[in-house]
Amino acid sequence: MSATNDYTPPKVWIWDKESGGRFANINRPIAGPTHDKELPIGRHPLQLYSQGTPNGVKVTIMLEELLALGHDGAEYDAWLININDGDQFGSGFVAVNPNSKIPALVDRSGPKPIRVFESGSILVYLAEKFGAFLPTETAARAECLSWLFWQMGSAPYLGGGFGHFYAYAPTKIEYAIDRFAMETKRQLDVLDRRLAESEYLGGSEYTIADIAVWPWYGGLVKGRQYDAAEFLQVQEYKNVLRWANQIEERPAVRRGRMVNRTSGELSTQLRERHDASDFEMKTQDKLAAK
Ligand SMILES: N[C@@H](CCC(=O)N[C@@H](CS)C(=O)NCC(=O)O)C(=O)O
Repeated sequence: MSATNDYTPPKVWIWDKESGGRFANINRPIAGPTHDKELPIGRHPLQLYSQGTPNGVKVTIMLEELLALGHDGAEYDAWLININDGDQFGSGFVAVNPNSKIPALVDRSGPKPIRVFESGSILVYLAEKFGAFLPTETAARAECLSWLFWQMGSAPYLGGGFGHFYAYAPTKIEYAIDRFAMETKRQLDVLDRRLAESEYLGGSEYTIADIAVWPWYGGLVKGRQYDAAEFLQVQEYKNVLRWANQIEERPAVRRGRMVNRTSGELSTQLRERHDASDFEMKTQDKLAAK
């Protein structure tokens, strides 16, 4: 291993605005809003403020799955919060999520609006509200929640660790890439062993654990994350691939992936979703483009 860094930390860390690399324009060491901006409110009971990243997609998949099961109360407006433009620091968004990260949800179906932030908390909130995708039997519920919280603790090593240093950091630091590639492969092996013995993460049923883990680790083994499929030899994780393909085929997953999406082919981007028919319009766009 080569020593590539002769940096010695000073006694007190000082914020250098230029040092943030690709995310310098949005990253800062203080919380709170940077500007006044109210959030829009649509006509449905649930208002989602998000972007189609792996964390955002968890919630749109869940909402589309609930609607597919016939839960009309899960009708939602999905508003785009463009995190590259700093929309997450608007006063209205910060009032819904003091942590300034998408996704954030407001449930307006009751007498007082209820705010919910953190994707795991949103998934549990919706699962409990509609009685779906979270088993009620004690052992099955514990297994589902264990994998759900595994995702919350593990994905930051994949995204903030491996993805950041492999794909985004302005210099390639061997130590950091080695450390996080090792951890990412270990996590993929954890999933692969679980999915060798079980159809879904929680057991024989598809649950919010799969909905949370799939956008990150399913995306990784399908080669969609950080252009790292070859580097990480993702084809080795055969059970993860089997599970990823199975989930990808679900119609609600296909719809959920399109919502608040700002990259990829234009016909796959439904930047805002206010009605189930919005997807049909996109399908027509796709046919027209052929
Ligand atoms: N633990 C959070 C993570 C949310 C998160 O990191 N969101 C990212 C997008 S994927 C974000 O909003 N980043 C904007 C920023 O950091 O300023 C969750 O699961 O909801």
